[in-house]
Amino acid sequence: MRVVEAFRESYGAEPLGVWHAPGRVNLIGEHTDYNDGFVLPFAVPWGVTAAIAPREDDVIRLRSLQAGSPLTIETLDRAEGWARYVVGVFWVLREAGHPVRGADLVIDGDVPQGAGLSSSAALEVVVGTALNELHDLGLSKMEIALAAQKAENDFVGVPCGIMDQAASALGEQGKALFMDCRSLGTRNVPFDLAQHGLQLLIINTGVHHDLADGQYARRRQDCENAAKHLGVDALRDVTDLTGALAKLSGDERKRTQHVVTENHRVEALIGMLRAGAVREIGGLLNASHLSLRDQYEVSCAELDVAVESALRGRARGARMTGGGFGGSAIALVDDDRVEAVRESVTRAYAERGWAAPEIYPATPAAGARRLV
Ligand code: GAF
Repeated sequence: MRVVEAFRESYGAEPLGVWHAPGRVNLIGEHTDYNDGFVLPFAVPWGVTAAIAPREDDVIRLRSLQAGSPLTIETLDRAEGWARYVVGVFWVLREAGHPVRGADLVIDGDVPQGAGLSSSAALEVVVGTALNELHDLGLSKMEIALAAQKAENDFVGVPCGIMDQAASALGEQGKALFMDCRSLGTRNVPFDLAQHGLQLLIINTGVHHDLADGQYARRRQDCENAAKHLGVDALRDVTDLTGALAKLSGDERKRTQHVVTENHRVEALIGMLRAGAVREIGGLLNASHLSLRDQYEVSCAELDVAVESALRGRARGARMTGGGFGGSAIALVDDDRVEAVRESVTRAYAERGWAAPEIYPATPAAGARRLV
């Protein structure tokens, strides 16, 4: 295993174990997690693998097979760039009073670049899962996901919700993860595409528009403001959408419309899966995209073209996935239309002079686990 060889080479010793945590793709339920709503992501077959051995001092030595030179971190808040996602998890666990000292780590990641498939959540969750086992902390998978989210919120400074870390920690092979982001209740729902002659294609636009981070924080703020105006704890609590929309205007109105209808779409999609109607979920994916484009305003030209051209190639449904402003779209496609969809999307990008997007099928993979 590459990480084990690199570990020996870097530190002249054997790691105590090797762990893996996957990235995620979200089937539906976008920008609902921080509104106490519903999400339905699944863990993807790509992620982050880490070889680790604990140390008897507080130093963290870190090497990535993808990025830059090896790092030695003696003071946690000196960590920079990608290392903050790793160090942040140590910080959260130490702050919570867990006996977590330093460690030597080698990290190897294979989440496609720029795809918006949550490589950062995978990195946090693999570290949290490893430290939990190495130090016998007794944390549940959800507690690991929450620690990972806290690392990203409070140490890295990104105000993300819980979806990505939860999908990475709790995913199961062949299943999507339904989650109520208020109660943190989860259910692994069978999502077997092959049985229905279908594929879920990821269309990686390869772009990441710089405004993404600032716009994410603004969307959260719009939602909080709208909830305050409506006198509810979170937009999840809106039961009379027409009445709510009549009290709101501008951005708050649009964001509310998206969040409330998106929660209904997640519930409807779950109902379809339960009924075995996987082939019929395309309309919900399309409606989600239109709502994210027009009401939540987090799409971009590359995502819209990916979705529209996939539908022209007769995908059964398509939508942007993840935070938006770049990253990936997904398309639900009959086996015998995969090539037509691929051609349609590739042609649409070429016509605009854009670099060809990477297109690959994804099936639900297992969540974080020990490999060795
Ligand atoms: C990003 C965030 F990290 C998630 O928590 C979620 O809000 C998502 O955007 C939008 O659904 O991936």
